[in-house]
Amino acid sequence: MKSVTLDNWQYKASDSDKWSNSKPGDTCEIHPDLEFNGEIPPLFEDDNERHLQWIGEKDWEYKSTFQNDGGFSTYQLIFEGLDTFADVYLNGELILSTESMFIEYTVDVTGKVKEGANELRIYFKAAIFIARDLEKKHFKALGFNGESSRMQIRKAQYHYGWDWGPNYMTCGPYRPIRFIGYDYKIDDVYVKTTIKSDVVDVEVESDIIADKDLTFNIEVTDPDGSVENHKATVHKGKNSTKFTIKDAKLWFPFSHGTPYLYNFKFTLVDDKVVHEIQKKIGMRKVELIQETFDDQEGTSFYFKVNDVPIYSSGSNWIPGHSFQTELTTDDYEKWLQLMVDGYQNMIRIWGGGYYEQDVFYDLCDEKGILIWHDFMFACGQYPGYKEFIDLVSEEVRTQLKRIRNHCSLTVFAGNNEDYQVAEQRGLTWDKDDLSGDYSKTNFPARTIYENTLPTLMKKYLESVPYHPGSPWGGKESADPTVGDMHQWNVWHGNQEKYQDWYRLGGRFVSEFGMEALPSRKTYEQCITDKTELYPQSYLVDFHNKADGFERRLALYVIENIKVEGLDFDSWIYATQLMQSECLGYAYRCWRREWRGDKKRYSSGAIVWQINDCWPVASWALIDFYRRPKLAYYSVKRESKPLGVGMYRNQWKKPDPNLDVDQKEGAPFDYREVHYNIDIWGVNSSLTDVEGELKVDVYNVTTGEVLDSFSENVVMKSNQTTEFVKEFKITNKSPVVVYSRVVKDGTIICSAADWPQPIKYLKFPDREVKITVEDGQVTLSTNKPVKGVEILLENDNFIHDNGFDIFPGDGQVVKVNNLKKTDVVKINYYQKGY
Ligand code: BMA
Repeated sequence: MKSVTLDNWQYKASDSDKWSNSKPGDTCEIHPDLEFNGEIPPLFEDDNERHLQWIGEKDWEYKSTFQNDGGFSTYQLIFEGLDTFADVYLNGELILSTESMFIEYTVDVTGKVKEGANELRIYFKAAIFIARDLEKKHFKALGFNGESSRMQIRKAQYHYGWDWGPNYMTCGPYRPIRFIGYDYKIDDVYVKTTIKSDVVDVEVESDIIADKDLTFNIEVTDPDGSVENHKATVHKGKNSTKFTIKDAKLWFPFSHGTPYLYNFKFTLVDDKVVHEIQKKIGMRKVELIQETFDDQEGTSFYFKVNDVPIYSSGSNWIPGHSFQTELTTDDYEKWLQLMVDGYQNMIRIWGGGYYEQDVFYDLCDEKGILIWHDFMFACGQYPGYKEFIDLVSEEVRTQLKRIRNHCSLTVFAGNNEDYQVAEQRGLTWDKDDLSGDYSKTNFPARTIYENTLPTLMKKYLESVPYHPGSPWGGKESADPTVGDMHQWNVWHGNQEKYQDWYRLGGRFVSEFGMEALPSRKTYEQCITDKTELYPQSYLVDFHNKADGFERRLALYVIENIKVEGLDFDSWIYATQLMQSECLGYAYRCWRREWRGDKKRYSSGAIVWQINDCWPVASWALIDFYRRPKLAYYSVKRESKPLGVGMYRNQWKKPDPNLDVDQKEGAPFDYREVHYNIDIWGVNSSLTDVEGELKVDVYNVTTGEVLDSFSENVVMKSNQTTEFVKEFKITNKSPVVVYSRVVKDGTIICSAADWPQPIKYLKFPDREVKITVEDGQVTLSTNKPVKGVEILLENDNFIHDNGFDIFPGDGQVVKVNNLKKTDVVKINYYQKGY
C-alpha cells in the first residue's frame, strides 16, 4: 500500500484566471489563503469581518497535482473533509460531487488515474446560496444564532456567526486528501474490549480487502513496554480476532487514575507486510447511570468509568479557530493541557462546530480527559426529509468509524438545544409519540435524534452511551431532576442573581456561563486604532457578539462589584472578577450535591465555554490567544480533587406584627438578618483523607479575628462530607469566613466565604507584600484581601490567579519560566481604596 497526501495547493476565484499559491500545508480554507497572500486585510482585526462578507458569496477553485508511480491493482482518493459543496475533477473528469462537510468520501479512481502526474481540481460553490435555495424548497427553520437557512446544510454551523464568533462562510479542502494504491488493505479496524475486573476480553473486528486469505498480525504493547503477539488468518470482508489481556492496566480519566494506553500494531501480510496500521487503545468501560433516588425526585445522571462513579467537572469546547486549518498540534496540546492543569476532567464538543481533528481525540486519550460529544446540530429546527437523513447517516457512519477506537469518548448527545428550540418556539412535540418517524410533524429532526442516531450508535459504537440531546430528559429539557440541563437563567433568561446558583442546579449542568472581557493585551492585538481601547468603543463592542451584552455585563458587575472607574483596565478587571466569583460559586454549590452512593444528586458542571475562535469578549475562561481570565482559576480551585465548600445561610426572625407577604421582596422589610455557615469538604480521590479543619472569622473592614475554631475531619472518598452545620456568625459587622484543611502542617485545601454582594465591602489599610523568585511569586498580607491578580509583561503561565489571601497564610504561586528579575505587578479588589 502506498499513500500520498496532496499538498502544494493553488486557489483562484471561479471568475478569475489567476491562480495563487495556498498557505503551505496539506489542508486549505479560502479565508486564511487570501490573508496569507495579502489579498485581504487581517481577518480578526478591527471590524474587517464586516467588509469581508463577499468571500463567502463567491465560488472558489483549488487544484493540486500528485504523482502516481503505479504498481498496484486498486487506487483510491480519500477526501477526509471538503467544505461543503464541491465538484471534484481528476484530470478534467468529474469524479465526485459533495454535499456535506462532515462526510469522509472515498472514490475508486482505478482506471482513471494516470501513471505520472495527475491533476485534481475542486470547484467549491458558495454554500450560502445553496442553503437559501434549499430553505425556499423545504421550509424556513426556526432557531437561535446565524441565519435560518443554516439548518438546511451539513456545514459547521458557527461559520454563520454565533454569539461569540464572526460570520465567515469559508470553503476549501479543510482536511487531508490522500491518494492511495494497494493490492490488499485493512479497510477498517475496531478494537472492542470487555472489562472483567483485571482481565480484558479483546475482539478485533477487521474489514479486509483482498481476493485471498492473508495473515493478520496484532502486536500489543502494554503501557510498560511488554509485547504480545496474536496471529490470525483473515479473508475478504469482516473478520473477528479474539484474545484476552491479563492483569490489564485500565484507562481512567486523570482525575481518578492513570490514562494507560496500549499500542496495537496491525499488519496484513502476504509474502511481506502489505499494510500496517497502529492505534492507541485504552481499556475501559463507560456507563451513564440514571437511577431513581430514595429521597428525591427524578433520576441521577452520572458516569461510571470501570465501575468508579465520576464527578464531571469541565468545560464546553467550541472550535478553537474560525478556520480550523489554522490550528496546529501544538495548539491542541496546549488547550487540552490547560484542561488538565485546571483539574477539568470532561470536555464537551459542542454541536455547532465539527467532528474534531484526530489529534484532539488522541490527546484526550493520552491525557485522560473524558469527551462528551454532541452530534453536529445546534440551536435549530433541522429538516427530516429522506435525503437529509441519508446525508446525516453517511456523516455519522464515516465519523463514528473514524473515531470509535478512542477510549476518551464517554457519551454522545443527539444535538445542542434543538429540543429547547422546539419547546420555546412551540413546535409539535408529543412526547408520548414514540413511533420513531416524525417527518410529518414540524419537529421532523426528532426522527434523527430518537431513531437514526441511536440506531447508528448501536451499530457502530454500542459501548458508549447515547443521550438524545443536550439538554434532554424529564418533562421538558430544562427539568432539573432528570437528564442534563443548560442553566442560562443567569446571564440569559430571567437574569437571576448568581448567588442563587444553589437552587438553579440540576442532575448534570452541561452549560452555564458568564461573560468577561479578555485582557488588554488581547484587545491591543486585534484593534489597530489605539483611541478605541476603552470599554464602550465601537471596536471593543464589535468584538462582542452576544445579544444585549452591554446590559447584562453591566447588570452583573454593578450588582456585585465596586467598579474603580470606567477606564479600560478597571472595567476588564471588574468583569473578570465578577465572572470568576460567579462561576466559582456555581461549582462550589453544585459539587456539594455529590453525596455518595444513591445520593449523587448533582454529578457534573460543564461551564460554557473554555475557549474562543477569535479575539472576542465572551463566556470563555481563556481567550483566543490562550490568556486565562480570572475565572479559569476560580473554576480550577473548585475542581481540585480536595476542596472545602461553604454556604452562608440567612434568615429573619418572624415578626407577629408584620404581614410578611406584603413586605417580602420589598426594600422596606427592615428586620434584622441573621447568618450562619455550613462547611463541607469534597474529595474526588479514591481514598479517605484526614486533616484538621481550621476556621477563622474576620471582620472584613478592620481585619480583626472575631472567632476561630478547629476540629479533626475525615474527607470521605469520592463524595462530599458535611463538616459544620449552621455555624452562627455575627451580623454586626461584615465578616469573611476563611476555612482550610491542614494535614501534616500543609494546607491541602482552603476557601473563603464573603458577605454578598461584595460591592458593599471596604478594604482600608491593606498591605500586600510580594517576593519574586525564579519560578514563583510569594504573597502575604496584613488583613484579608480579595481577588489578587498577578500581572506579567509576558504570557508565562501563572498557576493560580485572582485568589484571596489571609494573614499568616501567604500564597506561593508558581509561574512558568519566571525570572527573579522579571517585572511582576499585582492588583487586587479595591486596591485603590
Ligand atoms: C448556549 C450554547 C450556544 C451559545 C451559548 C451562549 O446555549 O449552546 O449556542 O453560544 O449558549 O449564548
